[in-house]
Amino acid sequence: MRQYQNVFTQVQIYGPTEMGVPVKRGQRERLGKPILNRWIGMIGNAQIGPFYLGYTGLLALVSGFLAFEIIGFNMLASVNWDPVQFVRQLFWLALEPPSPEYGLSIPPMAEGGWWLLAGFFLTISILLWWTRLFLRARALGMGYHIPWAFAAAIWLFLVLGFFRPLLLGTWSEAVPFGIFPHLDWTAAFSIRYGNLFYNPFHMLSIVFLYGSAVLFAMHGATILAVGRYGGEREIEQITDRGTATERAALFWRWTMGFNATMESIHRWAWWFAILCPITGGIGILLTGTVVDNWYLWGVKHGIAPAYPDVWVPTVDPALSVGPSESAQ
Ligand code: 07D
Ligand code: 07D
Repeated sequence: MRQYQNVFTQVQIYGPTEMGVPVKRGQRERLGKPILNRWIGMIGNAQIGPFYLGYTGLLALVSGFLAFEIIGFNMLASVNWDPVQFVRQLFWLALEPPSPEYGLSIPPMAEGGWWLLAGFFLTISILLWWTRLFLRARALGMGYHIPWAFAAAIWLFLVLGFFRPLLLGTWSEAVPFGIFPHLDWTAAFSIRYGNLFYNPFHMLSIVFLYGSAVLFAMHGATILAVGRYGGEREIEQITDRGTATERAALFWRWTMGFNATMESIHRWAWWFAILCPITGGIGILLTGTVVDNWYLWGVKHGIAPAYPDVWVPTVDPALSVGPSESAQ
């Protein structure tokens, strides 16, 4: 019974480390002599390494590092190179995109040029990392589900910082770098475009976000619950048929009337996860390009109640004359 006495994960096995399948000719060797670590073994496989670096991996790390350094040094400069203030204010510091008058042109370095350069290196880094995932999946003869899932996240990232600013003709629409500044941007974006809650694609994105959490909880719980029968093993390894997988399936059929299969549950998970940023990206791309005010859009389509007319009918605040202009 010893193998079932698990606190975190399976009983750890110590033996010779595993190097993995041989690499094909023309590919780089994997780096590092593998080691076994007991603590890492608590949350996953105890073996660390070897690691395949490769050109795309190396270049992704270099350009990611450049982006990180540009952001960090600009933040440090913004507190007059004072390391104490840098640490104290780190979460509030920002590297902001250029202001609207620069449009899509290249601004002076201190007025958004550094932001553009950091964004460039970050994008290169992310795209190279995507290529790395693709090449490693191919090398192992796998499907491309992992790189395509990452591509879904990259779609939202590119919409936020590249496609939408391009369509609107200004980098100023893009997201600043910074922990709290990017939250301020998110809140301001929602207010500027009339409350993102009324954007149906934001609604869909939330459905898939929450749905992913529910599915993950159900799937994780189900497999752990039949771990005592070896349910986490691959189906061919379950020696005593009719116990783990079948029991898990029956549980859901009895409680919900419907059960996923061992394969389909992973399709559910994959689709929910990727649809979160795919629908989100569509929603962001439509904002300010096709729809200027989601609340008024909601009123027009009967999903939001109109505020009662007090003096004048509701107009899009973005189209009305602001206080400073009306005073002139
Ligand atoms: C747990 C996997 C590990 C990844 C981690 C993130 C960095 C950034 C950079 C100091 C789940 C690593 C973070 C490398 C450091 C500098 C310059 C993934 C896990 C731990 N956000 N966001 C966070 C990013 C946007 C929003 C946290 C990135 C949009 C809200 C972290 C992007 C909008 C909240 C972060 C991005 C938005 C956050 C935790 C890119 C709308 C939070 C993330 C590239 C989608 C939460 C202080 C996490 C928080 C948070 C990173 C984009 C909204 C710093 C890299 C513009 C409302 N975001 N975010 O765990 O605590 O993800 O913020 O697009 O409440 Mg964000
Ligand atoms: C950001 C994809 C890009 C990330 C990549 C990763 C690195 C780090 C380093 C590991 C996350 C790159 C990684 C560089 C590597 C290391 C160390 C995915 C990203 C490529 N909202 N909202 C969403 C909710 C409100 C707003 C999505 C809830 C308000 C804006 C999600 C609520 C306002 C945007 C969601 C709520 C507002 C969003 C994000 C509740 C603010 C977006 C999905 C309960 C006041 C984004 C269509 C995602 C979007 C988005 C949830 C409220 C604004 C479902 C639950 C009304 C501007 N919101 N939101 O996967 O797509 O992000 O909108 O109130 O842009 Mg929202």
